[in-house]
Amino acid sequence: MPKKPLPSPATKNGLDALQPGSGQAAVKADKGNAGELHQHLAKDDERDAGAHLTDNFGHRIADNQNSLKAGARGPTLLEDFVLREKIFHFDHERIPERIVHARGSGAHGVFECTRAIPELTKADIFQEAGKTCPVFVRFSTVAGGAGSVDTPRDVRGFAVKFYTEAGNWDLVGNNIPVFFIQDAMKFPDLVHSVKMEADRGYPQAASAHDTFWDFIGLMPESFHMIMWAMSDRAIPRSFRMMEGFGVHSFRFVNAKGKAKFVKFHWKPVLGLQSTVWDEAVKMAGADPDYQRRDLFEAIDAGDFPQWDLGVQVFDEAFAAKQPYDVLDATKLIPEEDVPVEIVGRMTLNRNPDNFFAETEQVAFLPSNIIPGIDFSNDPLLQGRLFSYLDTQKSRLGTTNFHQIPINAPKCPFHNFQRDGLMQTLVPKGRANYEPNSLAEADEDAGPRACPETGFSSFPGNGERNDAAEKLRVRADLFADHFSQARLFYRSQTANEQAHIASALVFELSKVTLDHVRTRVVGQLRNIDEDLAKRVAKGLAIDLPATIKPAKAPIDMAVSDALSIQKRDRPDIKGRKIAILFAEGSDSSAISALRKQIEKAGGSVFLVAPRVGGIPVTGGTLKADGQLAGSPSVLFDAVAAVLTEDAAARLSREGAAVQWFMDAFGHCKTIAHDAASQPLLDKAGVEPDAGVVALADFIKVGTRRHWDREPKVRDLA
Ligand code: HDD
Repeated sequence: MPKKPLPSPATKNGLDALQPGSGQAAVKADKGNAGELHQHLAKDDERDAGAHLTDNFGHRIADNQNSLKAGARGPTLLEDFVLREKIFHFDHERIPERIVHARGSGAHGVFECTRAIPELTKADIFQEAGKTCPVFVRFSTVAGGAGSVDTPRDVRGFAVKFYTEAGNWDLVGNNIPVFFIQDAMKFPDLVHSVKMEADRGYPQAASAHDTFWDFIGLMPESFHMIMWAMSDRAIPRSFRMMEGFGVHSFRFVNAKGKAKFVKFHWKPVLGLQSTVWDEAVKMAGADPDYQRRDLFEAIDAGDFPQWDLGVQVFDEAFAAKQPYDVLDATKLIPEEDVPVEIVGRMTLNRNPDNFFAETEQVAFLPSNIIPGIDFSNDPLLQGRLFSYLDTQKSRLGTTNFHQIPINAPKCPFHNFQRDGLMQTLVPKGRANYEPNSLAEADEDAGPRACPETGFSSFPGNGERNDAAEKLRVRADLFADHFSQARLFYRSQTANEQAHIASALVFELSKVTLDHVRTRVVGQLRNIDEDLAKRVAKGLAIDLPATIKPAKAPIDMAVSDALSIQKRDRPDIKGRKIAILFAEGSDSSAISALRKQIEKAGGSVFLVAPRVGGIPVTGGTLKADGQLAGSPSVLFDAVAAVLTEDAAARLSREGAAVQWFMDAFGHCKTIAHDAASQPLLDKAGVEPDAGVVALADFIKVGTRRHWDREPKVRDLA
């Protein structure tokens, strides 16, 4: 539960979202642009507890319950400006949702440089260990609308806005290090194909349909990304437990003007964790807001999520030797080849005050860059540099979207751009052009360019195949579409490979066009013959002929960094553990377990058949959730503290039996006392290393017991 009191419905000015004076960012931005802007405007965050309710122009409102009528039963009068304004504003509350990444969750935080790297970059934030800068992060799914669920099989967006002293730097990445396409030219086609089909308006938030797989089958360059999207990476347990990637090769430029390529990585301090597909599907029903809630509650409880920022730095000589092109966003650089060096840590420590004002209105722009970091010639990145700026005009309605507090830099900004829809700054004087000589008449002449400290693009690029002619082509190495798809697949554990095969079978089963299925399986043969056979078997189709690749794939050395399970840890920190109890349960056993879990950094959620408080030994105990509304899919591990009577009763209760059946099926740790055994038996829970006595729970932790999986799922 949020600790803060709910904000009062009353506001002094009601202009919360668009007032540049209503947030820290804008207060600082004002200083730079137009002096003491808007200081006459009351700030919403300065509102007194007993403030008067007013309309948007400050008129106090006497009655907020009844419209003005001609007589008690008469028609409502047009002159009722209070009603009119209230309905008028309400009617226009929604803005267009993002065309992709519409559903997202945001948080404020801080980035701290942990290792200065001035030899690599002159970027302000990497000059000194210990230097901090505020950030705002938005995590998202890609395909679903703003009201869709949190746990579909999908890529997750991982967008970070650094409010540096040198201006905003937006690192707009995903939880997958590669992308579906190589050239921005194909982005509208990709998005059209994956979104709801144009005539029928479904499916929502799902790639399992004809048009997506039709497009994919015809786009061999997508297959590396498809391996990731069909893997457990696309069903993460929590935003807090996934990696983030800047995807493209960027450049670091140091003070001497020397440049190297860089790829950015976010490594979650809590480790990586995913769900299994059956669990993700059930989570969507049990709690459509699962990941949003998880992030909000963790921050609210002071359990701040953290990521280390890592960089892979390499030069032109390295790039020239690779069998792939470092400008191709469908390729990664194995960590075994270029290690990820940690240079900073990000901590998310504050929930947004207002979802719309901050999370909805935040505008990330890959073109927001600071001196010391530069773009590369990656053709996907180049297209993004236009698209994000452009889309804000239709989403936020004005070229002045940078004045919305969440988007405004926290350093001064001054220029000669003026006016436009929803201009909220009030620039003084008449210097709105340059050059000018107004200073000679003692007038404010406005700002001037700064050749020494201003952003200057890295002049030499030295990138391979840099053509002077204008060509609508792809560079030669971009034609290798399958080597890294194969690298990813072969780097997974046997269970993870089975998950990929099952995901492909699931998705292609939803495809109704036979030739589309066949073509996709024909492409899979370029990745791994065994994978193609498994998918063909799962679909009950003959193995189709291989679709000849543009370039024959090569075998790269397996990379353990690409697997989640190979890096599995038995963590309890940041995990949520449910304890099922009922009438007569041993309260001391419950509190002993709770204490141990909390000491290990986990949190406990008590589940019982009734919530209001039921008799246990030594008194009554309230539950956090009722059994049917708190299925085990919502927790990382489960425990049961029951009496024999309660276990017998619950054995006849579907929700209780399902609770354990799912926990077992999803390979979770199940800790229990002896009295609970009959209930576990009824649920088909078999003894293994993950089914333990209460006292052994901490030792085993919340790691998934993958060796159990063949018992509960056909992995063939
Ligand atoms: Fe994009 C949003 C990530 C390619 C065009 N993208 C968006 C968001 C993320 C990404 C995380 C949500 C930002 C937020 O939370 O507001 N996009 C990526 C990554 C890509 C990528 C990692 C490839 C490496 N995107 C990409 C291309 C284009 C776009 C090639 C267009 C040419 N993306 C957009 C957009 C969005 C967007 C349409 C929708 C809303 C927005 O930008 O602000 O402009």
